[in-house]
Amino acid sequence: MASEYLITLADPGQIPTLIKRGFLQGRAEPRIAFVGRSNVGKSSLINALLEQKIARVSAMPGKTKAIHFFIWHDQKKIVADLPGYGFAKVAQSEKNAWIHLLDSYFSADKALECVLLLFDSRHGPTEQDLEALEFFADQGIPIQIVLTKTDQLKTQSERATRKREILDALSAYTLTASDLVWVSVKDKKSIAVLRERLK
Ligand SMILES: Nc1nc2c(ncn2[C@@H]2O[C@H](COP(=O)(O)OP(=O)(O)OP(=O)(O)O)[C@@H](O)[C@H]2O)c(=O)[nH]1
Ligand SMILES: [Mg+2]
Repeated sequence: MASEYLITLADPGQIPTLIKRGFLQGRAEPRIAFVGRSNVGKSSLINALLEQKIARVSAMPGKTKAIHFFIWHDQKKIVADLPGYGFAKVAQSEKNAWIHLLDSYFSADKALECVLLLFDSRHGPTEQDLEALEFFADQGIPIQIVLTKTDQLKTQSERATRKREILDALSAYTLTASDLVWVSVKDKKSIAVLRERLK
């Protein structure tokens, strides 16, 4: 079996029973978390990497509202599909609940191996993207930056411009071109490269 659904974390109250002594739902595999704004392509990327339609994808932003965990047997890891941020139409109370859930999870899970931080390659990092980057950097959690939807960058010059702008925005965080992976699930660009990096 390539991968399977494990469990959903919808409420911080579940954490004490979910995470115990480094185990998540009784499993020891290290966790990798997919983080990024709503609609950036987190669930799609998980499906591409795991080669299975396991995470729910939607054209409607804000689809993933809880943290869904999957077992990635091939790589002996647990994949966490997180709810996206930056969805303007969400009420403040819901945003607060979101922050509380993610904060609680990240402070509880000590077996978090890496965070994949996804930015939309068409727009580059937003203010919230950079806040997320700082949050994980401050906690000393290794970060892999992924630029998504590169199939939408149609021309060579558009790609070059975006690349330059994104590197500029990230230079303050001592990130360089080699820290970035540019992917597309549509044309499968760099999916294998990213899979290899996560090993
Ligand atoms: N063209 C193109 N579209 C993509 C790509 N990846 C994802 N999409 C589309 O973007 C939309 C959102 O994808 P999701 O994977 O659901 O995004 P998400 O980050 O999980 O969104 P939330 O769960 O709302 O936070 C869907 O319509 C996908 O088909 C890509 O590489 N290229
Ligand atoms: Mg999603």
